[in-house]
Amino acid sequence: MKGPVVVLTGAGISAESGVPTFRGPDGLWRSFRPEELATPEAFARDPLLVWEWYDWRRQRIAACQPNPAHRVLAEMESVLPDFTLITQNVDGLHQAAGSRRVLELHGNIWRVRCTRCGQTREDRRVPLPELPPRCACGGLLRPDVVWFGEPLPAPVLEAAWEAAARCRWMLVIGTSALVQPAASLPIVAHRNGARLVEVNISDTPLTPLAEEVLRGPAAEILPRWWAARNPQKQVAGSRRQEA
Ligand code: BV8
Ligand code: ZN
Repeated sequence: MKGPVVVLTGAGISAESGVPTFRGPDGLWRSFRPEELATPEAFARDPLLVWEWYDWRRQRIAACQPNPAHRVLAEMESVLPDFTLITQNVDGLHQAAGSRRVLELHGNIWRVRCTRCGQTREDRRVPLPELPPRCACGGLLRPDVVWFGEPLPAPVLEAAWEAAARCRWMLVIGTSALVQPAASLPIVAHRNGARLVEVNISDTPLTPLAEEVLRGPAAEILPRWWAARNPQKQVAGSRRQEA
């Protein structure tokens, strides 16, 4: 694989780890859709309900392990000289699989942020001892994720645009490509001549742009695809593979 490689992942890469996707059959919680709960308005109206959803998701995710697809991306990061991983996911499974640099476009469910003093910290307590959780300053804590209608973290989004604009390859794995601005990153890459590889169990609006459409579950497809491109296993300490 010559030239810079970028990977964009969505909820589908974590499906085989047992994390419910957003728009799949299990995308509902107590008959609410994510778009109804993952908003500042819902949190302002009913912080307890929104936190019950997030605490339920944190408990589900805490029981999940990275799957082979996450692990392949961690290996790609260590053998490819110019590799960028961008994720829409907030589950932290890429980092758990060993990926060291992860551009989290939509934040991270294991971080909380105070709505009063702005302080953020990791909080892996499962379940949370009190809902809604409070900061030492007395302010209401919120999940440090990007809700619908909220801007993405500018430095992260900037780095993602730059990586998409200069890459030769972009793998798009397990995303319905419906949420903006993340869904525009593959369009930018394609417009700049990058080769798009889509891994998904079904078609998406990006499928027509993909040179390679790998139909099937990421945890099976990605390890096979990477092994076919990377036949010699890395001998410990060998020169980094010419990408
Ligand atoms: C913003 C964090 C501006 C929270 C999330 C009308 C038209 C276009 C856009 C808009 C519009 N109205 C509003 C907008 C903008 C809006 C948007 O895009 N809405 C959509 C719904 C139309 N976007 C925003 O609001 C963004 N902010 O635009 O701000 C702004 C600028 C300046 C100042 C103020 C404002 C913020 C978007 C971020 C929202 N937060 N998550 C949380 O997680 O709780 S988004 C949420 O959806 C997740 O992050 C998720 O990752 C993301 C995308 O979903 P997917 O990852 O694709 O998951 P999904 O379930 O949809 O699909 C799973 C896929 O996997 C499927 O394709 C399936 O086939 C596949 N799959 C399943 N199993 C497998 C598999 N593939 C492989 N293997 C398998 N085993
Ligand atoms: Zn505070």
